[in-house]
Amino acid sequence: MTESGTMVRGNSAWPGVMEHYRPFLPVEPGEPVVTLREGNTPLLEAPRLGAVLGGIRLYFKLEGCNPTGSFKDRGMTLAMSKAVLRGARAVVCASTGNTSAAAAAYAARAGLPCYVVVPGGQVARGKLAQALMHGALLVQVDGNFDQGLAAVRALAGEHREVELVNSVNPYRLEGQKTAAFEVVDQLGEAPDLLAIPVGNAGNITAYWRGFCEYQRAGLASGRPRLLGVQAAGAAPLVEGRPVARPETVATAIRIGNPASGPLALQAVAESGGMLTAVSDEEILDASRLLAQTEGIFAEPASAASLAGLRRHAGAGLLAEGMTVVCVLTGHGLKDPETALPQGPQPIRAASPDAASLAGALGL
Ligand code: AN7
Repeated sequence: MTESGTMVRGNSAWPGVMEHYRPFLPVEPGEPVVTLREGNTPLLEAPRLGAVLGGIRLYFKLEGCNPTGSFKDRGMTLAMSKAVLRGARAVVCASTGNTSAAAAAYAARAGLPCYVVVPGGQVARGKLAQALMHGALLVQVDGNFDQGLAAVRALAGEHREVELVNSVNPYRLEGQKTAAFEVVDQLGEAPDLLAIPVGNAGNITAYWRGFCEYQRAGLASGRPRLLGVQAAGAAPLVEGRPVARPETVATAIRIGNPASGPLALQAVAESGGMLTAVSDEEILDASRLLAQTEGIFAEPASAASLAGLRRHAGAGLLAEGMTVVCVLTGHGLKDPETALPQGPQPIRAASPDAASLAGALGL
């Protein structure tokens, strides 16, 4: 109900991140906007896990609630709008999956062909289904993400009519910084700590930029420390050198030579935060914990941020009463094959009647 007592009918007011945060974005009035009304994702308080982690005020930023199921939509709306503005004939990206899903959807919306390059056999099924369903031409390469990115950068350099929409496209990070604005708008202040998974290192860089800009604009009094979390088998920023053959169950962050690595290192240092690595087992444990104690289904890469927090609970970084935001970057439905063996396994009933059901359930 509104103050005047009338009921609000429907919720069609949110226009997407470009319209909502236009004063903070490099967009002029009248420019084309390609949007699926991304952003405005829930910031969900998690009191039970907050208590487990030593009495912190814990919130999850549910980026899986974006239109294509990951945070990539925030940057893709801007990158695609700018591609249309400059008259690009097609878009291209390399991807561990989510960028390809977002690029394919926003390209469809823009009416542009989309080419995506993915590491063969390593992309979660839901993401593949999205890219193909939206009509992208998908090239599987016998190589990892880092090699694919190098190839598409070279391709876009030679074929100027094709716009590169990876996060080395500056408009991607500009769009993604809106997530930090939302966190502050939703909390009413900046959190003390932000935990976030790190792959190609664009998103953590974008969040930091967003927090800094909001503080400069007088819209936040402080900025959070950043906890960037990599998978142990793909942790170039923690180890301080590229990883030639990255390996992890969290295929989204299976990246050995992050394009925004230097910017991310600088952001973490400026924030007084840290980078940490978590094992695949810790990632899967965290994803089960999220699903079974808070009702949140996040993909493995996203659960890495919670795994990072758990690793540092009680170790100085976390103190009772602190406000902590944990960014869950992608939806669990993206990767059903990793999820299926994690929960209880189906049980069989001998026949479809109440007695058999009761027997199967042990009632
Ligand atoms: C769910 O889709 O790189 O550190 O090609 O899908 O900004 O790379 C995905 C990355 C975290 C890491 N969580 O973000 C791609 C891709 C999820 C992701 C990351 C990704 P960055």
